[in-house]
Amino acid sequence: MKWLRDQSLAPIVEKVEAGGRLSFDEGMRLYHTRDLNALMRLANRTKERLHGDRVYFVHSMRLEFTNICYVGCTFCAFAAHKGEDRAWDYSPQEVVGEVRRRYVPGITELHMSSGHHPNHPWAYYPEMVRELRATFPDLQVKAFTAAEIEHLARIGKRPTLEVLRELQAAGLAAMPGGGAEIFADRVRRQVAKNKVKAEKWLQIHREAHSLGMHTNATMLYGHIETLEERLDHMHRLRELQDETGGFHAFIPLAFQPLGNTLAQNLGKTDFTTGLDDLRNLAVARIYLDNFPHIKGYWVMIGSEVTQVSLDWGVSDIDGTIQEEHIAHAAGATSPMALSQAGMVRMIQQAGRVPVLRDAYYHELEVFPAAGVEAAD
Ligand code: V47
Repeated sequence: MKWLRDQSLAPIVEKVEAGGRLSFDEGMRLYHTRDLNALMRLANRTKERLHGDRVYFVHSMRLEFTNICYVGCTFCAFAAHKGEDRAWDYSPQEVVGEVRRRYVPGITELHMSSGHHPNHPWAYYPEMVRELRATFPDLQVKAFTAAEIEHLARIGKRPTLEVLRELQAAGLAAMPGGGAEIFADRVRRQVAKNKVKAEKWLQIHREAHSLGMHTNATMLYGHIETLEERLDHMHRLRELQDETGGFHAFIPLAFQPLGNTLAQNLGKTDFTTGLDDLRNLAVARIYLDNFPHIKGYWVMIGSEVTQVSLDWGVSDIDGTIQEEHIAHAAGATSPMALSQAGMVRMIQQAGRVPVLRDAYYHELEVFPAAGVEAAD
């Protein structure tokens, strides 16, 4: 393989191209190689085998119904305590009002994840979903991370499976992938010690999948984790996906380093580098051979790197969003929202075919590749 600068990658390339599965050691070799060009090409070929030139995105709205949270994750700059000026907390009716205020025709996905509020009764949550579905029947509600579901189980004094069942009956369409952080105990104890444990996070997703609900998975990287711990995180997700097939997408979340105690304690105020973002996405695409989509999350890695990531295995670039507060509280410099036309352009300029999807990954519209006129 003449195109390989790092010839030690040859057996990996052969294996991947034959549809084989990488071992943990082979995954680590991908992380450590200096031959980034080879990594990019392999991730791109893997992505193209699945999706050709297609890149997916959704017309979406993001809403955090409260930032009040008692969990105290050290990477978080979003959480506030009750009574603080910057705290907010919407009732179900106020959530409906906020969605109405931000509504733009064509939006299909409402993605909500929020703080762990200490006092709302269990009934608050299904009521919110029901009110939203009744007022906006075309809006698909993707909400509540596995960490929030565990919190609701405690409040509602019922098993997590029952929480999921009742939320699904109220109209919940899918679950986002937040709260996963890094599964490895060593890191989790330092960044999210009061949050759902790794095994429970995985169990809640297993339960959601058993109800026919699709979910996503995230990984927070670029802080105190090692490369082995990143791959271990992916490995556990790959195993669960083998079991259930219920994940739609894997989304690496680049650590945003401002205004949180983790950054202050470590003095680590650097953002992740573009190359680390791209390398991470490429390894994910190749290692997570059973995930349909790897998402480049423009809010955290910026539109420019996201556009380049379409050559590094990325098949989905999330959505238009409208307003985002978790990453921006921690220093994200991306815009608060993108227009649908802007997302289409971003994909077309990268020589790809934009596909508008909904929260279920139904294809709603396929746009022409750049420079090609749409057929009637
Ligand atoms: O759960 C919090 C993370 C998540 C920071 O499922 C941080 O489609 C980086 O889960 N730096 C919320 N990350 C966002 C999220 C998400 C985003 C996009 C798509 C999907 C999906 C899910 O953000 C939290 C937490 O893991 N987070 N603080 C920070 N300083």
